[in-house]
Amino acid sequence: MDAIPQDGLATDQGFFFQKGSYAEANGLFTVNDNGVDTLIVYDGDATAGASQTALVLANVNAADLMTTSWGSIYLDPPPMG
Ligand SMILES: [Ca+2]
Repeated sequence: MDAIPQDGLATDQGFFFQKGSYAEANGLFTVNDNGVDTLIVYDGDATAGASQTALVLANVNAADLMTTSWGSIYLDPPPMG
């Protein structure tokens, strides 16, 4: 995983997590260190180009997301249930 870049753009084959607040009513994600949601920004282009792609994990703390060197992302601790 990359550090949050100054320009807010994922690098080629890179990704990063951004903490914030997602408003379902209007679909807006607002960067906010106190937010309870996480935006994962990643390169959606498998070639040498970079296509900015993202998804929101609602009610998931970015600090609870673990990554592996081969690109897997998982919750630690795992969700209850
Ligand atoms: Ca790429």
